[in-house]
Formats: sequence, structure tokens, C-alpha cells
Amino acid sequence: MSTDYRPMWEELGIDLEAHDTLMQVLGQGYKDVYHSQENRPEGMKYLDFVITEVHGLRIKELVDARAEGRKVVGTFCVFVPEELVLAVHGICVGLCAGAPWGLEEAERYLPRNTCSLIKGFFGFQLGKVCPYMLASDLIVGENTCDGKKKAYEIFAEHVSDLFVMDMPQMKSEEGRAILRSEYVKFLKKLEDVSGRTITVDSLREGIRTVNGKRGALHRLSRLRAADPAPISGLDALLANQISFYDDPPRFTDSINKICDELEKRIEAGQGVRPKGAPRILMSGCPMAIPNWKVPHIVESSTKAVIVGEESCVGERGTRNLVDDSGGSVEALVENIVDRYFEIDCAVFTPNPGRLEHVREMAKDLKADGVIHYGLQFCHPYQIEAGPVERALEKDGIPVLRIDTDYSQEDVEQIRTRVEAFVERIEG
Ligand code: BJ8
Repeated sequence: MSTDYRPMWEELGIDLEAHDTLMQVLGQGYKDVYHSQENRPEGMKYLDFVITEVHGLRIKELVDARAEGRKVVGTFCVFVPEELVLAVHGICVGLCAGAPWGLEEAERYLPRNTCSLIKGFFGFQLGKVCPYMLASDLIVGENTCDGKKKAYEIFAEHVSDLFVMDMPQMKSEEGRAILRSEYVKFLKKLEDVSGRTITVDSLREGIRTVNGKRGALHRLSRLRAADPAPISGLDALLANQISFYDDPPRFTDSINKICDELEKRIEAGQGVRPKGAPRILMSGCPMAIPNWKVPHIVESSTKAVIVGEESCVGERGTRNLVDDSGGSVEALVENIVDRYFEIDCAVFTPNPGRLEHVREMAKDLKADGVIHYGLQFCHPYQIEAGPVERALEKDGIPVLRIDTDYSQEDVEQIRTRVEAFVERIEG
């Protein structure tokens, strides 16, 4: 018999009726998108299980941890260092929503022309359907794009404790100093909230845990360079999405097991598509769970396979490790700043590093084409799509730009464009 989580949800303040509807829609969506795939690695069963229990067992773990005095910290951006949260024995969870929920409610506070990701997290909180949000002791915002920056001012009225970090806009010495001082403020905030002091040992352990998780995801990324591709883009995206929720050591272990299996597949020349299938790299805005719209269209309507994500739910978010050497908390914080300051989010100006990274990924993963994914009203990524396209086309790599939102209204239109694009790269 499955566990009844309703009393737990009720205690968290979930709107049970709305939540039932949401879970039904998500459950069906997951079946349609994920269970219809063939030849999935056995190890994906663990991630299927995580999804089944995403609002159940994992939330129970958070509730139990809170009862033992641990703090849950919810975040919206890969600039928030999980290492610091772990160093106060906290638990870090991603709060970005990848589904259109509570849009009408959200639009009471935000203009219609706000990106889906922002409207999504507003809608989930206003509609009281996200147990991660409701189980968070502290929520961290960051002054990245204008949409998020201004939205957090209003969001603060709807959550119990919102801490907003300022963010640099330029990759200069001054920019690095801003990031460093914001991380120091965040560290102090975490110490206040948790009642713990960060030590060299606790911070080093946090760094090693997160490095382990990123290392496993790097391994997964590298294996996708094989032809035939050993895993679908949808499954790899799911792994990246779940990395924001699951217990880090358990997640790392499960990804390494999937990688062991993929290595065997590669050795045996097996893949999810035949050798020589068109290879697509996705680039652009993050796809928070359960945003599978475009990858599902690509992999269900064409012969192509997605081999990488230049995205914060992907390689932009996981790239580079933090150096764990250093004899003081200050030295380790410097190492953290070094790693995070390399993230080439489109909110930075100028941002040549991102163009180089997309080109490098396309080359390493042997992509035949790149799909640039922009959320409507996301100026940083929509504007940067042009330079990305020009840089790649100079390398002879065709680019398809898709600007969309979380609705299903444009699915057929996108399908037609994706099919035509894949035909073009098939030559
Ligand atoms: S580091 S990409 S996670 S800010 S899609 S809300 S940018 S209007 S999410 Fe991001 Fe951090 Fe950058 Fe990554 Fe604004 Fe664009 Fe919406 Fe976005």
C-alpha cells in the first residue's frame, strides 16, 4: 500500500484539491513523455522512482530533517552556492517551476509579458501547490535579470524569509568583488538561520559533496559524445533536473551507476538511436522540471537525438569544480567565488565566454545542429540568440531559434519547424 502523504501536505499548507489536479496532470505527462521512450538505461528506474516520490518521500525527508533541526534552503539560480548550505548542515532545493500553474493568480501581480519561469514560481506559491517552497526555511533570490529582480520585491510578501543576493553584471575585478561580498553575506545569513558556524572542515566537506555530484554529471555529459548516443536527451535532462532536489550523495551514486551502464553500452556499440542519427545540442534558457516540451518534440517526432544542454539545467550549471584546498574558510570561499564567477549567464555583459562554450560543446559532442531555446520575454537569452547563431554558423553548424513559453498552444508549430530543421541537417 502506498503511503498517505496528505496529512503531511496539509500541515505544510498545501491546497490539497489543486495539488491533486496538478499531480494527476504531471503523472500523466511523465508517462506520456518518459515511458513512451524505448531502450532506456536500467539505471533510469531510480530517477523514475524519484519522480514518483518527488512530492512524497523526498518531502518527508525534508520534513524529518527539519524536525532534527536542519534547515531547508530554496533557490532559483545556479549562482547560489550549495556548498555553503551544506556547510551549515542544510539542504538545498531548486524552486524554479517548469509548468504553467496559477498563471491568472500570478498575473495579478506581474505583467503578462513576464517570462514563464517567473510566472511559474509565482503561480506555484500563490496556488499553494509546491511542497518544496512551503518546506523551505529560507528562500534565496538573486538580482540577475530584471524580471527576477523586480519580481522578488513582490515575492517577498508571499514567503516567510526571502534573502536576495546582489549580482554583478560584468566579469571584471569589481564584479568578482561584488560576488565575493554577497557570498560572505549569504554565509552569515546561513549561520544566523541555522545557528551553526561554518568551519574549514564543514565547508570542505560541502565542497567535496557538490564536486562529487558535478563530477558524476560531467561523466554523464562526456559519455553522450559517443555515436550512437547511449542515452536520450530527455533522460539526461531529467538527471540534471533531479540534481536540484535529490539527496546529493544518493544522487551522485545513482548517476555513476547509470554511467557504468552507459560505458558498457558504448563498448557494445549500442545506443538509443542508430549510429549516424542527427545530433542536436540544446542551448539557452533553463528547462526546470517538468519542462520537457521541446526535447520531447525533438526526440519523438524526428530521428534526432539530443546530446547536450548548454543551459543552467545542464552544463552551464554544472561545469567546473571548486578547488577544495585551502586552510581557512576565507580561502575556501575564494575558491567558491572562482568557480561561480565563471558561470556565463546571459545577464552578464559582454558575455563572450558563453559563445565560446556553446561552440566548444557543439564540437566536443559532435552536434550537427543547435536549437536555441528562449523563453518569451527573456531578454538576456533572446537577445544573445543572435550572436550565438552567428558564432555557430561561422563554424558551419546550423541553428534553429525557438522562442516559446510553458503553454502547449504552439506544439504543432514547433514540431513542423523542428522536423524541417532535422531534415535540413540530415542533408
Ligand atoms: S545563472 S540563466 S539560473 S539567472 S528565463 S528568469 S533569465 S527572463 S533563469 Fe537563470 Fe541564474 Fe542566469 Fe542560470 Fe530571467 Fe530569462 Fe526568465 Fe531566467
